[in-house]
Amino acid sequence: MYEEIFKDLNRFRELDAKYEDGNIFCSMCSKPLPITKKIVNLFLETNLGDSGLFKGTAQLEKETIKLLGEFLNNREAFGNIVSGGTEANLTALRVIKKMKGRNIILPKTAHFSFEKGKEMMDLNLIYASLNRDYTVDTKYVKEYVEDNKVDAIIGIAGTTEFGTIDNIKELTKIAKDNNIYIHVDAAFGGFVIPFLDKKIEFDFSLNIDSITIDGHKMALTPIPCGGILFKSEEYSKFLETDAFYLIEKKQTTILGTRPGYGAACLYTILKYFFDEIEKNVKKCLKNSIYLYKKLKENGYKPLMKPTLNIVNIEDENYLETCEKLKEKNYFVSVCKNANALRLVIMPHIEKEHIDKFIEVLKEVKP
Ligand code: EBR
Repeated sequence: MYEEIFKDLNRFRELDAKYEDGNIFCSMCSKPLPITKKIVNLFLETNLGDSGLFKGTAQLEKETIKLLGEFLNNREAFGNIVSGGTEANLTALRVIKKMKGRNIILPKTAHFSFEKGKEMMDLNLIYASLNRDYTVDTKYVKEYVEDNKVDAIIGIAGTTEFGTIDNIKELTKIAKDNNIYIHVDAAFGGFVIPFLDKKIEFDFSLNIDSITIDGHKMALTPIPCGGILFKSEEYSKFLETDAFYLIEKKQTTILGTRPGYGAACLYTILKYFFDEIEKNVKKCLKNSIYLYKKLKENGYKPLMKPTLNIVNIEDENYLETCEKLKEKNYFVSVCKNANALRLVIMPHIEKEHIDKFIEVLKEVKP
């Protein structure tokens, strides 16, 4: 019986693309650290939605937030381990709307989770133009904020499309000079930027109100594991919902029932395997430069030198090339703000996968 069940399930699983095949260049997730399998098992039935029952796991979530806070230069940070970047951004939007208002300026490169928030919370999103290097035009933001009623600024530290980093320091200055809120979406970049050779300020070392940072992107946790962190506990009052039937009467998350294993995995990795994150990030950055150089050597035009582990290739027919690559069983994605392909170099991509990819690219786009 047991064998039959797994034979049945494997029929479906076999249809999935596999990270280890080295043909997935479009994902921002990768294989989790092997030890997390055991951790998921240990915390499988825990429910952070009922923290009065799962007191230990709730305490573990708090410890995880503390570790994340320390990593982002704020020991006083308040927050939750959530399902990912989308929920983290939606949580920030909840606070912005209650605390300040509905007018939010954000870059054209902002992730589509903000569009979901707009629809759900009836927000007014103003999209700021970009500089030639695909970071937000802070002059545009400053002028708009000074001439209009704006309640919050959103900056991206590691854009989904290009991996570019907005000038968070300048955005924070504009926000604070005008007494408005600033949220930083570092869902992807949060675990990459601190390991770059060049030091870039993007976290609570600046006067930022909240940050999104995902475990399941560059910190080797299984899915789902995101993080939303606020400057202090003060912000919790904008999130608390009366949860009368629970032992613990207040909830600050959008989700009710939610797993505890994400927090347990991120806690373990931050506390005991921090070196693994660093090692993997550095490998990804190195491989991104390797791909960038290989592309140039072979006559392709990278859009720019990669900031993080995302490489873009200029291509007027990018949609067609993307499709042709898919026919060859290679998965890349495309940009919205440039005519370009988008390749994310995650830990499952090795140098030999890049060499093979170049050969396939030559076949579909000689
Ligand atoms: C890409 C998520 C992705 C993961 C795409 C795996 C394809 C995959 N990005 O196969 C930013 C800057 C992001 C982002 C997701 C989200 C949403 C927010 N901000 O809810 O965890 O790049 O998907 O994160 P999510």
